Amino acid sequence: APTYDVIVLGLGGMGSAAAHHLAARGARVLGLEKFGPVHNLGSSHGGSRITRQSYFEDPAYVPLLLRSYELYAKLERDTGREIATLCGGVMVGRPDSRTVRGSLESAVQWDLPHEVLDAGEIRRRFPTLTPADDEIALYEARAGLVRPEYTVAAHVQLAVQDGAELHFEEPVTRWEELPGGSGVRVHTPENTYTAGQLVICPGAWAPALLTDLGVPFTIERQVMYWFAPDGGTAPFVPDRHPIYIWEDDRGVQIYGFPAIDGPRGGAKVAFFRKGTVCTPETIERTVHEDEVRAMAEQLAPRLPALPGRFLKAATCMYSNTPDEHFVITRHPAHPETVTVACGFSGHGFKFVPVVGEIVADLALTGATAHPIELFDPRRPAAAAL
Ligand code: PYC
Repeated sequence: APTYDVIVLGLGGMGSAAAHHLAARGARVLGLEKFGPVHNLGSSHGGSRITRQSYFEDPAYVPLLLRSYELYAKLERDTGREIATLCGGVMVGRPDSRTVRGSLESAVQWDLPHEVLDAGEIRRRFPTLTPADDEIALYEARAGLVRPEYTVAAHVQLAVQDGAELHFEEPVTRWEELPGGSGVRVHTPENTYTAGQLVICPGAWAPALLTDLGVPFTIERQVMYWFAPDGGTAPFVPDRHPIYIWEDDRGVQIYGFPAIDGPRGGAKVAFFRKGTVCTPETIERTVHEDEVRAMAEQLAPRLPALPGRFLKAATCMYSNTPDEHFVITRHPAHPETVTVACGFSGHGFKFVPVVGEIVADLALTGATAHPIELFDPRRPAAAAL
């Protein structure tokens, strides 16, 4: 009989959550990760990620967000650590922008608490923000941020407490189904393991690991910037400052956070998309002056204090599907043995705990009660580039 019930390939945000939920249900779990626990070479680092419920991408995400909020709160209780900071959030743009219109649609459809603020009201409540007169915002008091490194560390800790064996610095070199579809065999440079089920959470390694899924992933290099605001960080602390997503007339979105790292840490901001195509092996980790300048120019009319002084930048990767919706599924080519969660397209981290729960459902029972129809890799829009 296979040694493990489930092998989890990849222990970043999604894989560590899957390992936790599987182990908490009593499964014998082996997790295999190419790098160390909580590293900065994938897509689960950078100190902060936005969380929000009035979801402009599609109202179908909202029930998953409601569950994810519950699970983040449970994770905080179980580890005694603050992982989410619900400082409020504004989605800013013209009324017909995707950011504003889509957020409002989700809020109305799901009856989520929200307010619509005109430009004057935005400036009054949040004096660091200087919208144009015809821009508005959807304000959501329960939006905020989650801390990716703490999230991964918490899931790793709880998984190990429940008996999961997590092997770091042990990359998977290949895997195959056992004869008769009774399980999988997974190879690493150190060993060969067998399990009844395989869960693949590959992050930016999806193109290499999931060639037979039929989804043309694009890995995108993204830059996160930290600036020290003119006049100090006091107006930017989470008690006073919301997270924001701000769409301009060309559809370009920036997003940013309060200053969460004390008076010297600055405030983080980034372009939501606009990255260059890369691979995990070839990504340019150096951030260039012209990139910092482009960010400062986008900020200057909107948060005039923020481009004050550039502090630092870091790179990270998005794993985009063609329609920017996730892929969470039993693997169509290995439906009895393999579960896949990938293609989070730059907006996945807030879902990490609920994805862990869904993946555990799929791996252990073959089905989930969560609504995941949108994430089927066979949807037409997932195949089209
Ligand atoms: O999911 O809210 C989000 C987000 C903003 C920027 C990147 N992702």
